[in-house]
Amino acid sequence: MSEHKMFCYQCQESSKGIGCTVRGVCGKTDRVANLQDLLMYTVKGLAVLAEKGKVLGIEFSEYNHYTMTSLFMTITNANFDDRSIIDQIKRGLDLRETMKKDLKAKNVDLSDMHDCVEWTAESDEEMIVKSVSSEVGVLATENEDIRSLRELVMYGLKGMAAYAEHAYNLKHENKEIYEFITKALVSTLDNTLGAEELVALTLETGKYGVEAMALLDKANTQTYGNPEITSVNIGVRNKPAILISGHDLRDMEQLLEQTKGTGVDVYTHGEMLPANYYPAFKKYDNFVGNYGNSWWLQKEEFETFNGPILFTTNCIVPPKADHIDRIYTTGASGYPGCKHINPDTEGKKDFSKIVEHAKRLSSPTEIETGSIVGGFAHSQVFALADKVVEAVKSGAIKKFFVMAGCDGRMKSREYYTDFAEKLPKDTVILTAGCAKYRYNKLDLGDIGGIPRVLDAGQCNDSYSLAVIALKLKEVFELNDINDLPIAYNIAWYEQKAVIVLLALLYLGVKNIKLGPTLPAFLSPNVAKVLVETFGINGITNVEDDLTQLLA
Ligand code: FSO
Ligand code: SF4
Repeated sequence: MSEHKMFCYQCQESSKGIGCTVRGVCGKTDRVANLQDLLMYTVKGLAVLAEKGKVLGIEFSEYNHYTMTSLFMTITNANFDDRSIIDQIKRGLDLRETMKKDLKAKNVDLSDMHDCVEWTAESDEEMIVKSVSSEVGVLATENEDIRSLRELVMYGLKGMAAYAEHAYNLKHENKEIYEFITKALVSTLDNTLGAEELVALTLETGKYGVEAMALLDKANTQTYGNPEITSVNIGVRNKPAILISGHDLRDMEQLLEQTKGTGVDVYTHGEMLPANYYPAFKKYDNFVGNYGNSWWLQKEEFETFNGPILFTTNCIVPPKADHIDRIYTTGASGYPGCKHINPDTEGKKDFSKIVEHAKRLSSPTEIETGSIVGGFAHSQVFALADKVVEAVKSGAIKKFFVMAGCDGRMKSREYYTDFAEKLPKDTVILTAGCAKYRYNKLDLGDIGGIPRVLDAGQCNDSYSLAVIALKLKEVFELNDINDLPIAYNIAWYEQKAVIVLLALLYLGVKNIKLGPTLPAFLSPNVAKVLVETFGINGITNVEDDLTQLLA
């Protein structure tokens, strides 16, 4: 693999804005990065076989779920555990053999296949050797524009798979999403596809991104009710407790069920904060509220939390040695040295060890007091529609600013706090994702009872923001979504933000500001296409951006 030990440029923090080549800024080792590349290579091989099966009407029952989980495992900050990635590749190779057998039984010709369908490894060592070979990994595609577009699609698929996996855990599936993922994976191997076809595939990825977010929205709201406007406690109580982080609501439900009546409290962290907005979770007396802030502050906050922490997904920061024994992972997440909890065949997870662990530890140390308000997902905003429309018509609200997306540790992200503070008082921020932690504790006031920061929920709830925009377009009888008084200033970090961005482009949203930096994986030519076709542009400074977006 050339002169690099690894090559990864999938997130906003990629080294020097080019790519991580020795160790990830996220903490990922070169071994894990290379194995994750090999996992993607393996998944592409399975997709080739699945496409062949589709023509003959053969469905491979395990394939779809295996693919979702594998894509999810390679998202930034989700899984740092080389053992679990090796095991996942092995499962893929076994599955591949079964698929081949089924195809051969139908006389399908499997000669002259791509290496990703053929390679094998007899041992972990052979697998590690394969993971660094030149045909595996991002740099295997030599043309930088084709590489850029293929990876843009791959990162969109990773985000889409994460959302589809959460929906799957709630027994909601959409076959069309699976079929698209297969088609797109195979397309990233197709050397006959040029830039034009890959740009079209990128937009199609956005289309299925909308589908995946709609599916998850349906899964979450049908299972747990529509989010409600909620005042969330950010203080603590005097009882031992478990902190739950990540995005998976099924894990949230199971943890609340299993802690009920045990004397152990539950607090959300980071992206799990919106769980507080769902009616189904409000009935648990031991569900106290949210502890702490954005994901990248976890080292300090886990220290003062004192109890065990359960990661259901990303974002994991490599833990300190003195609290690693308190960290548990489940689902696609993993970290070497942390205990991982697997589901049974019904998807049930046994969290009793975490509950017992919590009982032996002290209650959380208070780091904040008071509350924050959220729960402005689409149904709640529709309930307030008359008030919102009236405020726009009367001029009380001049403009909405969609500031959804992710947070990150870079100092340049102070821009978003500054931007929120300097917005005129007749504007409202619509947010979702962990980007909100840059301004959700500021006192920005309200407009006639409508808070100036409306939090729809997790990053996937950006879907809610799109639904709200489409509804406003209908109410104001506009032909173009871009004629609404809405400006987009999105912060991105990892691949779920990539699928949110592609979904917005598919919905026709133009002139999105994207920061704090444009993705390293966009080649100059691909960036030019995005600028010229969609008006995507990077942030500059708060004053100039405000002037531009308020114009
Ligand atoms: Fe954030 Fe992490 Fe939700 Fe991401 S906690 S950065 S886009 O995983 O998924 O917003
Ligand atoms: Fe670097 Fe981001 Fe890749 Fe981690 S995920 S190795 S920080 S580009």
